[in-house]
Amino acid sequence: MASIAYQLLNDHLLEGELRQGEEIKIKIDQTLTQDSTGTMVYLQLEAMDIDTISTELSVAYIDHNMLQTGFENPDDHQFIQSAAEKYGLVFSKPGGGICHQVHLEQFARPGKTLVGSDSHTPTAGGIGSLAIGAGGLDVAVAMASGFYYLKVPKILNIRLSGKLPVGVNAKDVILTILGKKTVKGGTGYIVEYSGEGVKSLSVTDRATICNMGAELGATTSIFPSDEVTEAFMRRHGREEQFVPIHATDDAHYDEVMDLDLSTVVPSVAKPHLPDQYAPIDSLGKVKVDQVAIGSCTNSSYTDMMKVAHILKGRKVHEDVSLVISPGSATILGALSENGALATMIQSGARVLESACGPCIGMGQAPKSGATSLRSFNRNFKGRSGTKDAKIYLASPETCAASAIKGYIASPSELEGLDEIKEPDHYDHATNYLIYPKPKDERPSETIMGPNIKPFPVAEPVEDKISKKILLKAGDNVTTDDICPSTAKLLPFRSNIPKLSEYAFSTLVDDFKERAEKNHGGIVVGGDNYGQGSSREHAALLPLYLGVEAIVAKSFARIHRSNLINMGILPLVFKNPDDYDRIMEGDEITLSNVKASIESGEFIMHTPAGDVELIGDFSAREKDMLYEGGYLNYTKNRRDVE
Ligand code: MIC
Ligand code: SF4
Repeated sequence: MASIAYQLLNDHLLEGELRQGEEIKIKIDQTLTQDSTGTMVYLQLEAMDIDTISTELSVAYIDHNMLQTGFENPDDHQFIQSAAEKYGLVFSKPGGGICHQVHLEQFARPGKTLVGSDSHTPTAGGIGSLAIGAGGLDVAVAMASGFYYLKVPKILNIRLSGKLPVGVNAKDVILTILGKKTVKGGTGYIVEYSGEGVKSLSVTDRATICNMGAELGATTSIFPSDEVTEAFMRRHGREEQFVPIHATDDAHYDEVMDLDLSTVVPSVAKPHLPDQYAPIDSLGKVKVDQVAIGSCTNSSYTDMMKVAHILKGRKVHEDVSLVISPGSATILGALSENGALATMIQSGARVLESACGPCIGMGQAPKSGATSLRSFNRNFKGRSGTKDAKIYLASPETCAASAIKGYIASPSELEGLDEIKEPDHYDHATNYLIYPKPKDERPSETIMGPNIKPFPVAEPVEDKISKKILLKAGDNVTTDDICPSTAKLLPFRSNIPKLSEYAFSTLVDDFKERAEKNHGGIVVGGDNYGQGSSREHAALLPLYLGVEAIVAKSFARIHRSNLINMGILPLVFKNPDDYDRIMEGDEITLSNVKASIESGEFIMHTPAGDVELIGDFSAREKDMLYEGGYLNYTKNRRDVE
């Protein structure tokens, strides 16, 4: 009768009907935050005026803003730690590891719901958890109230058969899927995996595949919970938390795709999108300057050991800088005990701490015009910290082989490709975790350093909006375009005024000036506007700069919710060709906005004539827009008590 996704949605259903496209309210068992979005989450939680959380488990990780070149990042860490103490959260100290990897090892559970303020939260789908990435405010509400709203997605079933050849990684599987479906192919879907090929994939392989479901635009991805899951949980000392979960034979799927794992080959995503799939054989000799291995996609113990086997007794090419960041302190500890760390160091690799690091441009920016090959999940322009760098994505095995060869090389060009045997038991690095104190011993205040500034809150929507089109952008605008995040800017995630100077700066140099000169305005985009990160900063910066509506051909899921949460109208062209009639600099008017929100039909008066727009809002979303965003909505209803 039911897919895994629908079983879990049904088990957690609080309001609404499980009918595709309908908004439902579900119970949330767990939340996670990381530091780059977390400061805003805890500022919002503070604004909700609660004293304890409603989830079974909430964890606050520090893994993104790890460079401490000034007081800003450590101040943010301290604020988050103090919020964790005040509200009764588990706090994972800097050095403990990347949130998704640590969560998979120590906390994620089959059958549980998880909402996280990071778009790669679906990584936990690898263990059979229904794990969804969301904007910070949604996560704050989930913590405060224990619930989350979502539109019931369609289900895409990917049936796996066969087994991956040695030297081919789960990363090659998801790159293959991305090549076929593109970065917007998963929008509106949960991707559910099944078939006899599933049992040949470890939980961390499954997690790699679920992780990059975010790049498909999917709401989440999920695998069954089976004997492989049980063995994983036993190795992590959590076998009592195992529950089996399978789809029933007559499960309904909206779309089905078949993939034979034995046909998957070592591959890359070429610059600058994760769907730019190419088999390595088709590339010719692409010289690499930098190779980076790690990230929440590919930093498991097994991935690290595959890398160590390839590096053993070999030397990193003299023109290549190889950097490796193991995903968690638990893994780093295991690698140091079994000698793999020494192998990596002897090969000439630079070993970094367990954190996001170069994935988010937190150090290791490539040199000008460099080619950098990374085992990460995103290769958006500028994300590495170097605007003209060319980033390729590949598996850890391909990365290691390429670091030796000096060009993008298939792992089969080198020997050392063994199956990896996992330890029977992982020794968790629990000393990085701080567990909450009993309620009456918790502090009543958080600690805020001078970098933490108040965040903007929207006004109720105006009935007439007459504004200029400040920017007309193309397809697939990323949240890295709207709110760039490099080592220089990440320290200002809790300082919106400062961050707003860089709004849209990968696209234009003067967005803030344009917005100030025109007292706010409208932004126009193409398809899949706001893809990528869950950062609500990509809505907060436009809000702060007076942007009242974004008009696009289509929106990425999390960003669309973030815009509504911040009281900004996300409107879609009824006829996508009308995009061509709008020019940057046009003065436009939206009248009868309130009635249009109700009906879902908007008319935008433009110099080229009237353009029809659609705003397909749920009843709750309409109220949020009328009332000036989710925070006002929540406060108005005391919904969190
Ligand atoms: C990312 O991979 O883009 C990030 C950085 O982890 C973001 C979160 C953020 O912007 O802080 C994400 O994926 O949501
Ligand atoms: Fe961190 Fe990169 Fe994963 Fe985002 S994608 S959570 S920056 S490792």
